[in-house]
Amino acid sequence: MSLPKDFLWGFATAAYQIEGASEKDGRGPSIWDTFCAIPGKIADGSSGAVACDSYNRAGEDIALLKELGASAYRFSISWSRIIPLGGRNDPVNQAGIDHYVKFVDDLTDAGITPFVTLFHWDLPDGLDKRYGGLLNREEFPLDFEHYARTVFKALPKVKHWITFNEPWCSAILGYNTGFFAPGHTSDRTKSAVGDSAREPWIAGHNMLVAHGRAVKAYREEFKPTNGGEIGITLNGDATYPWDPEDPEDVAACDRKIEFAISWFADPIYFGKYPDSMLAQLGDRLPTFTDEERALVQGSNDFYGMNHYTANYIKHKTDTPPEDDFLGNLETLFESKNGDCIGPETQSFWLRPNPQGFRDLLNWLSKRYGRPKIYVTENGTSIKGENDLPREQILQDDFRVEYFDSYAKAMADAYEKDGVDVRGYMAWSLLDNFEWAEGYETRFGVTFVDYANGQKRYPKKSARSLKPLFDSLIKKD
Ligand code: PNW
Repeated sequence: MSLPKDFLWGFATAAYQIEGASEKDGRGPSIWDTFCAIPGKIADGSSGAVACDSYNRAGEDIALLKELGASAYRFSISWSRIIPLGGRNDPVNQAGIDHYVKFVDDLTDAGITPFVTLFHWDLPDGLDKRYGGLLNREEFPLDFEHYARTVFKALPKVKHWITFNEPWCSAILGYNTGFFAPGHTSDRTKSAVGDSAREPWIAGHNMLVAHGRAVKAYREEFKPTNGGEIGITLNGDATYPWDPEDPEDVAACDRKIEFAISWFADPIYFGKYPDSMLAQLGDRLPTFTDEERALVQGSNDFYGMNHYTANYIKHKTDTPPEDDFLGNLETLFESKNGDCIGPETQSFWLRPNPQGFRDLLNWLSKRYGRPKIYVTENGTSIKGENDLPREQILQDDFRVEYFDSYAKAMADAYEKDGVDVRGYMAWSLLDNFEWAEGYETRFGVTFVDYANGQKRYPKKSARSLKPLFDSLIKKD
C-alpha cells in the first residue's frame, strides 16, 4: 500500500466553527450568527460567538499543526471579516484581511501548505437581508466574485483554493429542511419563509455560477502570475443496494449519488444537470443560460471530496413529493439480509464504512475522467464522547481506527485502482461548533475544554496520523 511521494495530509476546519471573536476587528454578522440567535435552532442553544477562540489563538493552532506533523491545513475565510456587509460596493475591512495575511505567512513559515475555502456556509447576513443571499441569481454570483478577487489579491502565497464547501448542505439544509442557516423551509411550524420544492435548486444553481465566476477571475487575473489551482468541495456518501438482486435498488444507488454530488459535478465537468434530476424535478431545476454554462463547465482544477459514511439504498415506487431531494429513495443502515452498514456514532447520519470510501473514490474517478482529487474532509464523531471524563475522551481509539481504515482504503484506491488522490485532510483539527448540534458532538482530534478557556488537549487520534501517513507515503 502506498500513496504518492508528494501526497499532502493534514487537518481541516471552518471559520465559523472555530474562530469565535464574532465582533472583533470589524467583523460583520453572518447568517449563522443570526440563525443561532433564534431559540430552538441549535441543540444546546449555543453559537460560534466564542467557539475555539481560534481568531485569538492562531499561533497556538499553527504550533499544534506543526507538533502533529501536518503538511497541509485547510481552513476557511469569514467573508464578513473581509467585507462586513458582503457586497461588491460595500467597504472592505483591512483588519480582517491583515488577520488572514498573517495567518498564511505564519502557516507557510511553519512549512504547512494552506488550503483555503472561500465559503464554508457563513454568508454575510447583510446579503441575505439585502437581496435574499444565495437565492439571488443576478447579485450573488457578482458579489461572490468580488469577494473572491479581494481574497486572491491579498493572499498570493495560497496555491490551493476551494470556492464552496458542500453546496449541497447550504442548499438542502438551508432551504429545504431548514436545519441550517438561513433556515428556510415549507414547514410553517419551523419557518415563516421558504419553498422547499424550489429554493434549494435555485440556491444550488447560483452557487455553481458564483463558483464559475470566481474560477474565471482566478484563472485570468491570478493564476498566470501566482500559479495555484482552484476547485469546489462536494459532499457525498457511498451507496449500496438494500437488495442487490433488485435492479431498481441498484439504479437508485447511482441516483442517490447524482442528487448529492452530480447535481454540482455534472455541470462542472459536463455542462448539464444529471438526467435523473431533470426527470424528477423538471423545470424546478433552473436552466443554464449559455453564459452561465460557459462559466461553470470546465471550472475545476481539482475535485475536493468530503466524505464520511455510506448507506443502503431502497428505491421508492410512488410519485415523489415535491420537497423530495434524495431522488425518490430511502437511505437505510441495514440491508435486506440484515447486514449493518457500520457502527453508530454521535451523528445520526454517520456510520463508518471504509470500503464505501474506496468505492466512491472509484465512482468519482470513473464518472469524471480521473480528476485530481483532494480529500478535503473525512472523520467521525463518537457516540457519547461528550459525556466521558477528559482522560477517556483523549483515548479515542474509535477515531484512531476510523482514520486508519479510511486512509488504507484511500491508499488502495490509489495504488490498486489508479484513482488520482493527492491529499487528505482529517476533520477536524479541533472539537468545534458542530452547527445545529452545537458543542455536544465532537469531531476533533484535539479536545477543546470549552468550560476552561478553550484549552486544547490532543487526543490519541491526533498523534496517530503522522505514523499512519509516514507508512503509506512513498519515500522516493
Ligand atoms: C460537514 N449530513 O458537514 C462540514 O463540511 C463540516 O463543517 C462539519 O462539521 C462536518 O461535515 C461534520 O458534520 C456535514 O447531514 C454536515 O449528511 C451534515 C451532513 C454532512 C456533512
